[in-house]
Amino acid sequence: MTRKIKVAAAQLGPISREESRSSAVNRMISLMREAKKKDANFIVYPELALTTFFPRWYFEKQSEIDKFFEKEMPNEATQPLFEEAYKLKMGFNIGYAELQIEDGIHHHYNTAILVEKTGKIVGKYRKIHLPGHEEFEPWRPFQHLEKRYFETGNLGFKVHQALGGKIGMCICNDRRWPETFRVLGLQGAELIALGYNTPVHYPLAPEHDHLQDFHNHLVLQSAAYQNGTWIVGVAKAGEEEKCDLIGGTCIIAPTGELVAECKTLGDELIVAECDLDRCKEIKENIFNFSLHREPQNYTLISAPK
Ligand code: CDT
Repeated sequence: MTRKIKVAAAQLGPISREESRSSAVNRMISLMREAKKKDANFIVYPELALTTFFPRWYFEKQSEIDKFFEKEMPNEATQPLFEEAYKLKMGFNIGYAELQIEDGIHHHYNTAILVEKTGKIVGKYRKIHLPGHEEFEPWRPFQHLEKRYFETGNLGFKVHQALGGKIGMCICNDRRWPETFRVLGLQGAELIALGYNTPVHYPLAPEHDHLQDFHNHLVLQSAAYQNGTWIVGVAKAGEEEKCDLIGGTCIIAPTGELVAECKTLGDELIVAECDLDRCKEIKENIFNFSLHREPQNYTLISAPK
């Protein structure tokens, strides 16, 4: 059986505050059709792909915040995406804001799902590393209120048996933490999908603004190599509501090599054939975990903070 997945990374350009979910879904369907023409069978979309990146605004009323969240998935707005995927036999990964009501308590997560070619949701991940701040900070040119609007994900970093391989997920800021990838790597992840919304401007250290694209690829390429896995990183890019977001959507081989990369800051598709058996080149050699890891010397890493 072939262990090759033809992967498409579907970068989205900006989504304005006024843009409807249906419009965003239509843009994603166009990219899915383009992916099918290129023989892809798995497509990855960005973090919070259905709306603008709303944590850049401070909202007082919970009802205003909840407008950006999905109570169920699929729902009326996203059903056409699921139907198209089913029709085209295309697996996909997409990020969205999830409102889960459990025992009358409202939980808000920054979520991604993995959908098989059958249209069935086979994996869910809720973002663990939530960046930004909790309160309104007037000195900032734009807010980054993920810590206010989302709870820390409660599903851990899991690997899912899907698309003929071991698939992991994480979201945006998670990629900056080597622990994210090592936990997935320890479960044998062969392909990790992640979406991101990364502003060019980092108000706490603006002297690093020119390094944003470099840091993006730096963490993804090193994580792919150190864990012997394919990584598909997908941006929401371009100027969104006066906030510039980096692009740099990419597909990275287990050797750490960038095999495909977007060149624009708009809706753009890239495709690469990912042979999952190539993970062995790394997993069975330089990073053969069972032979070479020294976990007894790493205990500090997993100690509570
Ligand atoms: N979406 C997200 O996690 N963005 C962060 C921005 C930097 S921290 C304010 C990131 O790590 O790319």
